[in-house]
Amino acid sequence: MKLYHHPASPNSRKVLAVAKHLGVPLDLERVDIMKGEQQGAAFLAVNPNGMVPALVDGDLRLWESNAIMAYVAGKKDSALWPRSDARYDIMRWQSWELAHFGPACSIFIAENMIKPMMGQEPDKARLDEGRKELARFAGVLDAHLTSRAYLVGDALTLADFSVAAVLGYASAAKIPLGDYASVRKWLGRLDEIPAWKETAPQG
Ligand SMILES: N[C@@H](CCC(=O)N[C@@H](CS)C(=O)NCC(=O)O)C(=O)O
Repeated sequence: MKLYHHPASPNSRKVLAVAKHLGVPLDLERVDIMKGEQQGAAFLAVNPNGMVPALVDGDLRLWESNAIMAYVAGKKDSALWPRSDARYDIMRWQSWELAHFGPACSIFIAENMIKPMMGQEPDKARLDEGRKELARFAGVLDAHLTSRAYLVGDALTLADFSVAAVLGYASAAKIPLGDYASVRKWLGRLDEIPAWKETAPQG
């Protein structure tokens, strides 16, 4: 199984962490998204969206991180991707992450990390919008985690890696998590998992 990835990519991290946690071997191919390699013809043949991660296994070409995580996790029997109705709850959190939580956090990454790297000033109006969106969705996450150690059931699942990935940049992107004690505690708990810690984003 070949995984096209980049070490600074939170979506690549989701897959790398699952494979490491379960001991599923991956043949890693780095796509330098900082240099535009994702737009090269060779990579576009794998993922026409020009984004990492992407996976090739025999005739299968798979893109979208959450689908790839499930495919990799499906190679083993594990609580990460249980063969039970808990899967739908995991998919709920993964959908919520892609549709709501990730985009809210990404505003801080774009304004506080990427723009300064390109010598540009953050847009204050966008950051205000980010704070509003974050308050709306981080509140839901925090309330859910108040009485639980993990997002689904009582064990680590794909849902935790999916939702936490974008928060790998919480401190560098100044994502304001100060009001969300349960979220911060949960992130601390995930950081104790070797596969998660060892796949932390590298620029
Ligand atoms: N929804 C996609 C998003 C993938 C994505 O945003 N990938 C980023 C890195 S985390 C990327 O390849 N960016 C390069 C680009 O957009 O040109 C997924 O979950 O796999």
